[in-house]
Amino acid sequence: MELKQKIDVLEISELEKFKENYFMTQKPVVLKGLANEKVAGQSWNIKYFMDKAGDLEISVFDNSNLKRSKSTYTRPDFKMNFGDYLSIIQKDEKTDLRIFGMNMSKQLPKLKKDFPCPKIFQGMLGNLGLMFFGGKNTTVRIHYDIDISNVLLTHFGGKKKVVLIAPEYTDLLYRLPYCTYSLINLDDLDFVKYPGLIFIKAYECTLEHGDSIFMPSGYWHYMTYLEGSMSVSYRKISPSLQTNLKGLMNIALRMPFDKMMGKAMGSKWLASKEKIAQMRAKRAIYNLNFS
Ligand SMILES: O=C(O)CCC(=O)C(=O)O
Repeated sequence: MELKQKIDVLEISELEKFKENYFMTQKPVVLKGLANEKVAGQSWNIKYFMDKAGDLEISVFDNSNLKRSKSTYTRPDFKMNFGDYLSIIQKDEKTDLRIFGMNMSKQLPKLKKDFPCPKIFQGMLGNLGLMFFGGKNTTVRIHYDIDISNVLLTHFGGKKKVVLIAPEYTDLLYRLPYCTYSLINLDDLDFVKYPGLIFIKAYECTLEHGDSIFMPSGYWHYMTYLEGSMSVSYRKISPSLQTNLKGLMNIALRMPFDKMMGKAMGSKWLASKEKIAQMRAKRAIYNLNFS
């Protein structure tokens, strides 16, 4: 895997290039300091959330739960006080605890106006602001979003490393059928078990406070919080009708089917999906070598 594909960076003065050169062509880009002039850009950090919302009860995901890393299990692990969670990620210590997809309108309605959906990303899904939190070295397993929408992710309060991989590499990434996860652990690449990885070209970049990244529809993403910090995502439906239909099918059919089969067959279901992922990767490698 080649991790060093350079991702384009647009300054605020160049935003008029976003729609034509990046959104319409579905090319990732970093929008440097997009949030810096907003209230969030000027005030969001861990202490701000402690002061404004420390009393909330929030749902937490725990990466050390093996059920999570070895399956497509997607529910939070437990609930806790938001202030206590923020105290954990404020420390300069590794943590596996993260908040994933907190709905701002429901849980932090007063803070949503600190960073409304940026103009360049407004549209049908523009009101859905989701928040993500993590501490030092918290990772978010590689996946793409189930609805296959476009995502604008803006980061605050520290640094976050982002790896992006184009949808054309899905088979070579050993995607598990019926879901949007892969067999690959990006921190421990095994090229013997997963030789398809050799062919993948990935983008890697580090977001700083106030930076946004555009992740086009279906792009795989893997995140590492380098410090205790937080992100907001806004979504925009794809310019392609076919992609939108695929997203709808994922939500309405594939995910419920996968969950049902997982419940009925347990580890046998996962094993059969792993076999299919291996088979599809082999076929993709063959096609690359011989066509
Ligand atoms: O940054 C995070 O914690 C996760 C973001 C993410 O995976 C997403 O927006 O789909």
